[in-house]
Amino acid sequence: APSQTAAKARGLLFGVAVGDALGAAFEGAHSVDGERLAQQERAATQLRYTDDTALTLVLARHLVDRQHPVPVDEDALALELAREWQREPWRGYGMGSREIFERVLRGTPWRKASEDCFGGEGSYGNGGAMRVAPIALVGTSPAHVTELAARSAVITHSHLHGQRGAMLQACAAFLALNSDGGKPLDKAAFLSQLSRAVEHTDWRSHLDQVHALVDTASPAFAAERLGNDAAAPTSVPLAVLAFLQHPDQPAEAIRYAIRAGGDTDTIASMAGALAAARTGVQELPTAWLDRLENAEHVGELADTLATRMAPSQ
Ligand code: R7I
Ligand code: MG
Ligand code: MG
Ligand code: MG
Repeated sequence: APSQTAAKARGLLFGVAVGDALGAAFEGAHSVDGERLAQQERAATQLRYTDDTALTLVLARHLVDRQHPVPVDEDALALELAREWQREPWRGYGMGSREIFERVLRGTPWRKASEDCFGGEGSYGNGGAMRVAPIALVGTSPAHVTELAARSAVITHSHLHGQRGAMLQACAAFLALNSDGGKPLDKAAFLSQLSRAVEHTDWRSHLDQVHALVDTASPAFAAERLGNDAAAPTSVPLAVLAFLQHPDQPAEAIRYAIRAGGDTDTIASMAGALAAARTGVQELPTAWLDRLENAEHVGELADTLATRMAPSQ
């Protein structure tokens, strides 16, 4: 049997992929009813993932190829991300990211391409957050993880909210990964550690809202309160909430995220990564894993990254 560390690393990466792949069919839906979701779960077709997982795998490979203490090389990562988009441009990329990758491949420095995005505002989309989870496997503390997360995100998300979304998701993944699955999660402590990781009043208030919704809110109500679009400040807190509703049941966290509608692939992917990083991969339904495309490659990357993790506390 794989070690607990390997099971958690596999959980994190497979949580990204199956959340993304199951949520993909519903991206943009106002809300998703349980019957439609159950149908998708019962289908025998292959589960194909989208840009969220494709770029997460690029970042995972980037981390495998690099050593501590500087596992993120922005110039190299920019090209690796852009080449992945070029290789499979049909995976559903966001408008801003597509434009940046195109310019990077033509020789524009990534910083300029990133800053020019959205009329010079820079993107606050969730594309930095959606790919960030593997950072949690190589980071050594919440502060280290958030620093690496911001560096991996700024390449495409020069707007600070785009980077803060990645910092929050990476820190949440680190805390989930290092939480003891044998004890109930202290949700209030989890949220206050997240608040400290992202020092910003807007994000504090999003996390306060999550705290107010936890244990009671339906997916539709949570979406109404937090928002569920592809912006980082709406979707990342909603993913954290979906995790906190079902921290020991990744399948339920993923279902909650999908039923909230909106950017379902991304929110379910982020929620699935958190929950399965906490529980380990064995809590993800084998019926989903068996249908997932490229599963062998995902598992190998997770196993390699698991060897980088500090022994679990
Ligand atoms: O962040 P990004 O890579 O998108 C990721 C999303 C996920 O849902 C994936 O599954 C995929 O479907 O795309 O791509 P961006 O285009 O940078 O940001 C996503 C969206 O956020 C944009 O399409 C905009 O709607 C919104 N957005 C902005 N809108 C106005 N002004 C982000 N930044 C801005 C902005 O500055
Ligand atoms: Mg996607
Ligand atoms: Mg912007
Ligand atoms: Mg999406």
